[in-house]
Amino acid sequence: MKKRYLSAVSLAVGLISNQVYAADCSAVNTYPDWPQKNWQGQPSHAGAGDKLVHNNTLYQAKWWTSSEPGTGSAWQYLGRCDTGVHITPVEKYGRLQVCGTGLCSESNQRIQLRGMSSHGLQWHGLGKCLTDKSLDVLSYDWQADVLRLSLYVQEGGYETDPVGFTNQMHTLIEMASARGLYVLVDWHQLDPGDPNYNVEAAKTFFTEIVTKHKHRNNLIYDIANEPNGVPWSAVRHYAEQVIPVIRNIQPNALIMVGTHGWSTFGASMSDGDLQDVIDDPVPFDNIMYTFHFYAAAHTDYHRNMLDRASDIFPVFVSEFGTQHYTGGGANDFVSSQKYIDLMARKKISWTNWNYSDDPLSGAAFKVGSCASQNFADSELKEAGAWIKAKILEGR
Ligand code: IDC
Repeated sequence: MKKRYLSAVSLAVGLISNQVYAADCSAVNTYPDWPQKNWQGQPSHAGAGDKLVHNNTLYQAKWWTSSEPGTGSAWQYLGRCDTGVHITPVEKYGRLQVCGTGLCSESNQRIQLRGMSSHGLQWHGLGKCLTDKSLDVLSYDWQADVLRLSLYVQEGGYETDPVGFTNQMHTLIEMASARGLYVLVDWHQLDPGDPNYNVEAAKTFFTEIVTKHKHRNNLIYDIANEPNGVPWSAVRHYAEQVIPVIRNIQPNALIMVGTHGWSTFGASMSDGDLQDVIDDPVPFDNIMYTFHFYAAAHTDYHRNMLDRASDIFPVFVSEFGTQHYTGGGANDFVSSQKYIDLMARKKISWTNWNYSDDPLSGAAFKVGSCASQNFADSELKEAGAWIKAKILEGR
């Protein structure tokens, strides 16, 4: 078992991947042993810049304060002292690869990754629901293996500020990598549903991302979130344009392709089917196909599709919810559990929608959690508590 304590400096610049991200808490007072004493020599407060350890967490006062570390805006979160995680997912599994119809570790063991998808980075991204604190919670409390970073192309996403969103993606990749998480880079095309509409932007984006991160062993590229309104042939055509761009830079990159009918192998469209992909698969190796479901709306028919498709192809469930496909409404945990069981049995990896505090029932946290940076269990919605338990199961 290894456990490493790295200096805050090396971590802050994000140079180190695959290693436990822990704050250096040595020589720091533990709350309520305040660094500043009153005239009688009693502990009384912290001054600007003072550090305190509280609940196994390192905080720094931004200004004079006598408030409890971690509460209110006076405290800057600096990290966990002891992460409690002895070995990270990337340390455990190394570079991933497709093996037959499965996903395998570097040493060729069939594995299942479980984790969360972010919400759209333009709404709930860096500095909001994705911070050092929230990623520590995801890594060390939830013990997730993987974080999906959802970069919408439209709806105020990438197309409005390519440089800004590419930079945000770089930063988030560094933050997740520092915690030894796998990172699923999600090109979240959605409306329009034809991925070809954004093909030039996709080539630019992936060129920049893959070039900068090709030395890492923990990235997975999802080149099309949910193709819709187009037949499989259009998706396949798109994949043929984008995959070589990535592979020219990183030949062994693990790549995922969405499928027709909002990534359901056609199950959610009247004239699409799994057979379309069987007849004309993407002509590259080390490829996975994605399947998405929302368990309250997509029941036996879709579950059966996932079962059939995963017998034939490597499948990654890169998005699912325990509710309706609007991302809201009542949770159907009975249907959801059937999917969880199927995915466990077949070692199908998954990321759940979503790690944010948006008002819908599918967001893991209650509204306001991101603003207050409180990601404790008390802040979880019903779906968040349920999915956290599923990620932790058997750890
Ligand atoms: C939803 C979000 C919601 C947002 C909407 C449109 O939860 O806040 O207003 O997108 O951008 C998907 C999509 C995913 C959807 C999700 C729930 O990939 O972007 O998120 N969903 O509707 N496919 C099926 C369901």
